[in-house]
Amino acid sequence: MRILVTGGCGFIGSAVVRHIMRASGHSIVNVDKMTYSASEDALEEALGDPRHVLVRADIADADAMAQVFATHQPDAVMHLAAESHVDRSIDGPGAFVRTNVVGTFVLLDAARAYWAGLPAARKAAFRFHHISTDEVFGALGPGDPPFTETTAYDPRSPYSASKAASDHLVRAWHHTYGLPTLVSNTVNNYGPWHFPEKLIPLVTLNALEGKILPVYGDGSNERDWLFVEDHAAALLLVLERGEIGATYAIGARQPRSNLDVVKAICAAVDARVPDPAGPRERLISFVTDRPGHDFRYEIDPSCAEKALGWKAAHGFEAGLAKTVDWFLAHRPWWEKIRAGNYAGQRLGKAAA
Ligand code: TDX
Repeated sequence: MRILVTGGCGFIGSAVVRHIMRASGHSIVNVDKMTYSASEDALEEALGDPRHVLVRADIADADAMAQVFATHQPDAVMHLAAESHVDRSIDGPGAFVRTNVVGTFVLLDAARAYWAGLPAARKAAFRFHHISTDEVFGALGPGDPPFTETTAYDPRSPYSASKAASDHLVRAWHHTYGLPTLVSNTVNNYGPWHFPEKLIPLVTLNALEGKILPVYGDGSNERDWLFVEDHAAALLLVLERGEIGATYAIGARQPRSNLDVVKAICAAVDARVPDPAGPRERLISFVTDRPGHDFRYEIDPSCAEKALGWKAAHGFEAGLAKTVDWFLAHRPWWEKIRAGNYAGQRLGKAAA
């Protein structure tokens, strides 16, 4: 297959690109706008591989998308391009509506026009796989059962509302126009190349640099943590084996409170780079909570595991160990980003 991957220089998108290059013979057209969180370095060996082409373009640009389909004639789309940071969506929701909602609409329409003109066999084999999040399902209380494929939508932040809207558009293009779509929703990912505005990379790097470790509220909020390479493997299986029109809820079975996550990061960093001043837990600082902070997300991945023959290979501690080792081995990458003032969105407010 020739797969059009959108957002292939982002955190999850680049893991998908690397996985496809290593685990399959497929080729990739990578469409990325190269916003603040994109990184060409994250493509690793794909950069010099003739099976991979990078096109710098905005998914909300209809002419550019029509051109991409016409030029590269993809067999499938994996749509990962999105604005993804909840705190940013609170401070500036416009970019989230533009990229996540309008961008998905423009991409769907370009895909539909292209797909409609394909010869019968290629038309039947075509797939549009939309990658989404568990945040569209809202927030769980402490004893609630985890989300599944059939949980009703209840998005609560500008970010999750924009992703929910994009999921609805994809399903509408299937039901109305017959576009062969697949949707997957997943839990919090973490791992190599994670942009250091998100909890795990931010806390890892702050711990290494002796800065405060900002925990929103009392740290009891819970997330389910999936190692990004396990997610990339699941996504390729969804594309190759997924049933048209179906949804796949992909989870790790690794729920942790934020405070437990931060403590685990402190222990992992202490074990590798002991701090003469004492254990890093002393740097934990409880800061003003995120407005509308969802208490808990967790997915029951039973259906997806069965359908795909897949299970998350990494438990949280094993995935975190690899992640901390990766950040230690890639200082130049994150030092450059951090020099650009990405030391944490709400850190300034907390310190003030
Ligand atoms: O400094 C911090 N302190 C803190 O306590 C940050 C950045 C976060 N948090 C908390 C907020 C969340 O409860 O940690 C948890 C994780 O926060 P994020 O890393 O910002 O992720 P989250 O808001 O859970 O959303 C993530 O998972 C679902 C991704 O950013 C989304 O794109 C994805 O859809």
